[in-house]
Amino acid sequence: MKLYYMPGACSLVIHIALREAGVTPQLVKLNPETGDTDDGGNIKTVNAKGYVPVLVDEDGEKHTEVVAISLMLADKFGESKLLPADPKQRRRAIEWLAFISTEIHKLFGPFFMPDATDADRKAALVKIEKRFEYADEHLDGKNGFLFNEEFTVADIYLFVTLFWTTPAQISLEKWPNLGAFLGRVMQRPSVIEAIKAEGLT
Ligand SMILES: N[C@@H](CCC(=O)N[C@@H](CS)C(=O)NCC(=O)O)C(=O)O
Repeated sequence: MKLYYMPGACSLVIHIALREAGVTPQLVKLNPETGDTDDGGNIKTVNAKGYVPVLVDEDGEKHTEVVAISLMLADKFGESKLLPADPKQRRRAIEWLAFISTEIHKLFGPFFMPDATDADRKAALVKIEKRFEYADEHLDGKNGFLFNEEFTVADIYLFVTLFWTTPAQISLEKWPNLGAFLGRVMQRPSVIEAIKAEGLT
């Protein structure tokens, strides 16, 4: 499978999920300034929306949007348990995916956009802090992941947003459960391999 990505971006969610499923993707890097991809193409011809992740499967079908690709991979690689097997828990995991996508992921925009102002970043941080507090409380008393010992794609997505706190210079000191979660997820072979393959270590 071919994954269009940017190092450390939300495409890392899909990259880690693939490795959890035992798949090593062919990586194609996007240069966000030009739209060029390192296979000699341009992202616009791959994804009319102009961004990553884009996953091209064995049949050449293109998949976009982190949440949609995550659900597709969970169905395709059922044995990897990327979503909980229990239907009720599965719905909760989808709820987490939607929450992380719309209420956390997008708030990081101002931290990585060169034209964002300090006021933009401050306003985003106020909301990020509330979302992190909620996630931290959910993880309280858990020595594992969002669904206890089950490691799901919702954990992967949460992990990637926490991974961004370093470049965004947001301290996790106030949320010890999130800090511990980040440390635990960082130890997974899939995460170590994906981070290395994206040139982040
Ligand atoms: N709604 C999209 C958002 C994807 C997104 O934000 N992609 C970012 C990286 S995290 C990107 O490609 N930015 C480059 C650009 O927009 O030019 C999804 O869930 O996949």
